[in-house]
Amino acid sequence: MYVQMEDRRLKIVVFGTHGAGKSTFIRCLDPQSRHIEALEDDSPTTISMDFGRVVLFRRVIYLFGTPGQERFEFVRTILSRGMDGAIVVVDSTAGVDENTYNLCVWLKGQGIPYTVMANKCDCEGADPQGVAAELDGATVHPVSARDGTNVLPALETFVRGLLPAEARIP
Ligand SMILES: Nc1nc2c(ncn2[C@@H]2O[C@H](COP(=O)(O)OP(=O)(O)O)[C@@H](O)[C@H]2O)c(=O)[nH]1
Ligand SMILES: [Mg+2]
Repeated sequence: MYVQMEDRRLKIVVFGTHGAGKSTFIRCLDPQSRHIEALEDDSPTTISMDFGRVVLFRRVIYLFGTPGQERFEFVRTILSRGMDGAIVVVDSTAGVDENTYNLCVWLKGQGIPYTVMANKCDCEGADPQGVAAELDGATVHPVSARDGTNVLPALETFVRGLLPAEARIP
């Protein structure tokens, strides 16, 4: 049966605190990904957003990286519209902060499929098990977005779970 392209698209939104590694994660999956960094007038911090594309299981997966700072809630709300799933990137050397914890509770409450990437596992002091313990019940993948360890397998596992059984052909 012919399947329309629209049926093959998946929108995945990548959340996480500023510095957790969202942009690096998306760049690792799509070296051609786009990154927008806008400098604010009166502060050295930036608002950053990312856009990447990966093809998996004959689906085009669109990855939208959100700005991590708390005050950009409105941007996250806009980017979240119509998402099929969410990825939460956590710096596993730093642990789970309150906003990340609350985000996971919210995703669960909304019934949005999500998974957690315990990032920076190449670093000394990384504690992916600690991240999993703090986010009781979430699926947590230890990854290193910097060196690429486990990044693609983790995404594949997540995307496979979003698809109906007959679509899970590599
Ligand atoms: N050691 C290590 N550093 C990482 C990893 N992922 C990201 N970083 C670094 O962490 C910093 C923040 O990463 P970035 O992707 O900009 O975070 P974002 O604010 O969530 O988009 C950068 O200096 C990255 O090079 C990782 O897996 N391992
Ligand atoms: Mg970024």
